[in-house]
Amino acid sequence: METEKIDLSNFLLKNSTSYEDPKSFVELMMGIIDASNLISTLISNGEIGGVLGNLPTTNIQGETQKKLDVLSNDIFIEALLKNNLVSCLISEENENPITNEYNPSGPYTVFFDPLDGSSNIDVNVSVGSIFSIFKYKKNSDSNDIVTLDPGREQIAAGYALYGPSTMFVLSTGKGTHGFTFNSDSKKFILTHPNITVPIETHEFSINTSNERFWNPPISRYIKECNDGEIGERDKNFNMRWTGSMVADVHRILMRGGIFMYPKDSKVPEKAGRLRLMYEANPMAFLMEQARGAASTGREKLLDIIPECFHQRISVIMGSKEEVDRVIRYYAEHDDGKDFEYKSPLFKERSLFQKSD
Ligand code: AHM
Ligand code: MG
Repeated sequence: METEKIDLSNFLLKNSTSYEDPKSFVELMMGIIDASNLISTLISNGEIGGVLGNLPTTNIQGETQKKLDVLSNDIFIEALLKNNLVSCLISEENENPITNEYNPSGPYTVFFDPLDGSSNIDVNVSVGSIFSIFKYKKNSDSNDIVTLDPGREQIAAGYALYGPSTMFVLSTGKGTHGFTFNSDSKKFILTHPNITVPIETHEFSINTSNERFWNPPISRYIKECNDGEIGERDKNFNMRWTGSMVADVHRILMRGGIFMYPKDSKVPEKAGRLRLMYEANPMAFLMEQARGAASTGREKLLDIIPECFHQRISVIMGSKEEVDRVIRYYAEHDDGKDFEYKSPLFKERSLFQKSD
């Protein structure tokens, strides 16, 4: 296969005319790739490497930190600060932005989740690292060190997936491309050029243990999926949930479907489970670049104007037809057009109530 010969660094150089400052961008990306490689090695050594288990600390999100959360964070920070290209780093694990004292005017801002899905790490299930790159813009209107732009202004985004094979999936705004780590050459090889999410599918991904907290549009959508070929949808659906966003979104990029972590009533003051700047935005960028769609249910994720570094958000993304259907259900609900659900099995009728 022709694409087997292209490794990630060559791919970046080959496409360099599309970056504003090719030299610095490729150097920045090489830092992220090196960090991902190092984390991949730590993860693959598992228990033998002595890196599994919890620390006594919690992060800004109030979540118990794993040893690998902290190690991965340190690896990313070191890799991103060493070449003085990043003015501002925002990590899931740090409350405040990390600034570069040696070069406060480096051209880039990077948001990252160093180890997404880390609750899976001790049971040897796939996890990943997610990153989102913007041009650095100082915030002259406030004391904040950086201006927060909507996700549409990302210049690149991607993730490393530490699964049965390690993969790196990237978009610089010209399609979404997947690379697989070759342990012989120690290089990421282009194996999945121009990933396209199938438009129409029959697989959904949501944590169904939250069902009692869902809002009516989500309940309606999932109910219809579960009714299968005897219900509204006239076809059977399958459900897959890994609990690592990287793995769940990767599956959808590969074979289609819909991934949802909507705002629900579990913790009413939270606007969702996932974070806008280093989870939703980069995945939405990859999804749109792969001809999928990404929404909160009411707005495109990439158009959301961020309010703070660790903002949470409702996430619905994947195959366009499915995402559009959920958006329609939100619109109908907001218009007060609550619908009557007719169970195809028991002929029950219940009215979904209007709520947030
Ligand atoms: P993390 O960044 O702390 O690992 O949290 C994000 C992860 C996502 O990968 C996943 O979709 C979600 O949390 C699962 O959460 P839950 O198990 O609470 O449903
Ligand atoms: Mg995460």
